[in-house]
Amino acid sequence: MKRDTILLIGSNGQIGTALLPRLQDLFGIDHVVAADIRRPERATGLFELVDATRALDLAEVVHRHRVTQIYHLAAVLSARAEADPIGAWNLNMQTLLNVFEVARTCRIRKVFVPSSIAAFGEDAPKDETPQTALLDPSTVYGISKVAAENWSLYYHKRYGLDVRSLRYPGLISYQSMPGGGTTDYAVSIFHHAVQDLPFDCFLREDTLLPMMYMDDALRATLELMEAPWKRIRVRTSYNLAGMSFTPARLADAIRLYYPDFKVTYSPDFRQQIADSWPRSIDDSVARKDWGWKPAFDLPRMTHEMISHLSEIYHPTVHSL
Ligand code: AKB
Repeated sequence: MKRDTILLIGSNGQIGTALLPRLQDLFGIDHVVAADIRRPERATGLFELVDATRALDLAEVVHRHRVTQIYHLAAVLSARAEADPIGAWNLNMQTLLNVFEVARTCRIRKVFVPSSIAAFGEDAPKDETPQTALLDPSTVYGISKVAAENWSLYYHKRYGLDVRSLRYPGLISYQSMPGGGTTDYAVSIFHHAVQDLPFDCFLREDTLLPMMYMDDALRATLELMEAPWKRIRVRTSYNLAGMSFTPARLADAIRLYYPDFKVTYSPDFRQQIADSWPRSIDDSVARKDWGWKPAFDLPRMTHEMISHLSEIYHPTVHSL
């Protein structure tokens, strides 16, 4: 059987940075093309400088590398999008439609597009938000995610495109920093703790949000993409859950390693975004359809984050 060749758009981003080596392990280093609008500081394997808002450039790369699967991870996240709603909408939608059109016309076998808990809004149940809850987002990022989910279903029904998608919770990783999200505090807090710095949180201490360790998010993505076609019954986007916690609970978990860690709270405009999102997610449909099960809870994720970041910040004294 011919091996798949993957195009990973947004390879320098938070998910892309962590996903790239996994894809390279799975498909072989010469079968994964990383693509971004900036060159990475360190590149392993194939890299293309691509602006995915330019359809012809995208198509040229797909043709030249004989790409058969696309992971489209380029997007402006929730908080940054609020500073420039029209710019964020244009970028998020133009890149998505370019990917779908190139996938349709170049007979791409599978496409992955991420959605988010941001697709939900004020009127969805906040606790154990169900798969089919109302999608009435209050951010431009959320609106673009709901539109993307509907476009995914449209391309699937009309053209038979094998589009797969997950509604990611806030993602926590040590490999790179997120940029412009409302859940970013849950990554920054670890960098502060490990460097012995106090942390000022931009959300209130009792803000409960769905979160997930990057390892779980990567495994979910790859398991979804490898699942047989007939198991994928949701062609908009699957709910996905890992854990839920507040900034105060996260700070307590970190204090088991750094008892003197100081956290203050100065909620800003991101509080309103967080308040419009679910507190926890019901992912029973993903569990049933393709066997999803998370592996990381708050204590395990905290241990992993502190262990990896200690290696990065204090390579000579690391021991956990
Ligand atoms: C954000 O905070 O914007 C993202 C997300 C939940 O999609 N991390």
